[in-house]
Amino acid sequence: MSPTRRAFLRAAAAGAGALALPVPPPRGRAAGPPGGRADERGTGPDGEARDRPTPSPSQLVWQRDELALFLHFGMNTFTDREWGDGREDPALFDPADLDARSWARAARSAGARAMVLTAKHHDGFCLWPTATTGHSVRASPWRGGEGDVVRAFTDACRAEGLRAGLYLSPWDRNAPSYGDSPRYDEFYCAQLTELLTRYGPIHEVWFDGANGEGPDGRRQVYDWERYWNLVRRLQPDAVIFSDAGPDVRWIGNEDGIAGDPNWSTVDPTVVPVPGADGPGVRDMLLHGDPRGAVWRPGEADVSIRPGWFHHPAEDDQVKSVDELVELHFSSVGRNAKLLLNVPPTRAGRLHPTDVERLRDMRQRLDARFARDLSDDLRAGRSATVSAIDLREAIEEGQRVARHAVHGRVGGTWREIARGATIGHRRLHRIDPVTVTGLRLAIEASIGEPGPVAVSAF
Ligand code: FUL
Repeated sequence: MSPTRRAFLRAAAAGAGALALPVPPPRGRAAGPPGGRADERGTGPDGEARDRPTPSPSQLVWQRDELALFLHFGMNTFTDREWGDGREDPALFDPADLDARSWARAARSAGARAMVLTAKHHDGFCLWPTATTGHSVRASPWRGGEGDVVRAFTDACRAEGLRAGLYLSPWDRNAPSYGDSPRYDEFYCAQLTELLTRYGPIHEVWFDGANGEGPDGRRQVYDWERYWNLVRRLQPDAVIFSDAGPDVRWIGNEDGIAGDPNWSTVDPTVVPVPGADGPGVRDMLLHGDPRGAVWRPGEADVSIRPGWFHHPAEDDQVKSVDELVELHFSSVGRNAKLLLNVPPTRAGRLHPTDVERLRDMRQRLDARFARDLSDDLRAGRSATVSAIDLREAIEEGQRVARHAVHGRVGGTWREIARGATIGHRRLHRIDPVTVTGLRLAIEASIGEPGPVAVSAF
């Protein structure tokens, strides 16, 4: 849907029936969602939110992409495991027909605008010819030890107009220095430096929260601040993902389901580091915090298959088109970004079933959102509506805490949808109803709500 087809409905919006009067919060206090925190941080005396966090340009780009593909590929692909132990023989890595361009084409057919590749998973095997360890593609028979999966991946992204992201597992079960914290930090930063200086612009750097044992059960204490500062210095436009952001937060589950409500603001003290545990962590990841001091939108990751890596035994357990469409509503439709994992096979290709599902999912979504019926309503016609699409102008922040959509049915206004937050996008599926007008009521907000785009399908 192009932005020009959206109706930005403000108090003064014109049009037959397609009128929305955002209801301002009661004067004297900022109305929060039910259960919202009572402190008044960030609000002025008239209840207007002041200095509310807003997204950076990179966070905006990231969120507007809506869908990215996640590619779990590496040693586990060849050992048929989910977590390697770091003792795998590099000789096992030998994709017969690796074609990163075909991954990128599949991503495009799904409507994804970015891809994120596991440059190194917990087993420590590096998909690029790193100087930091011998445990890499260089020691494999693949392309005579001359291959570079990260290069093939970033080249393919660029060729197909996709943004490239990289996952570099902090937990490394192969590195001898793991658990000797400063020494491993050094090693890890050297790996990050290679990845962030050799392959052009990297749009997202993905820090996994899994933090297991090292040799002899040693625990690593990661210097997150150092890692993040390094990313900032080498790739200032990249967004940094982890449980604790700082730019993009994990949504708190691996099912592709965002919380409801879902605020893009968080209280950063609740989840200070990846893997943090404690009261409120899960809620903060899932829901954010209406009064949070930091803009850190949620990313919902999920695999198209039971596992993250490709296992031939799961070839008949690929999510159906219905399930994928459902995921779109539970993530993108709730103000999150969807990171959908589609793992390459041992050949280095995506499985045909997965490719077909991706394409069919996009076709289904395109058909579902083909025609914005709010245009008809504004022109005085009636329309049968089964989905409502709401969007806040998030470049100005996120404000709406509770809303209702009313439709004019046979001359009387009737509530047809209700929800909490909106953010970048809030999708409602409703029983089909024929209306001659639509109205959005903003019942609670943090400060004065900005414009909300209302579309109907
Ligand atoms: C988890 C990892 O342990 C899984 O293997 C996978 O990479 C998933 C996305 O994150 O923490």
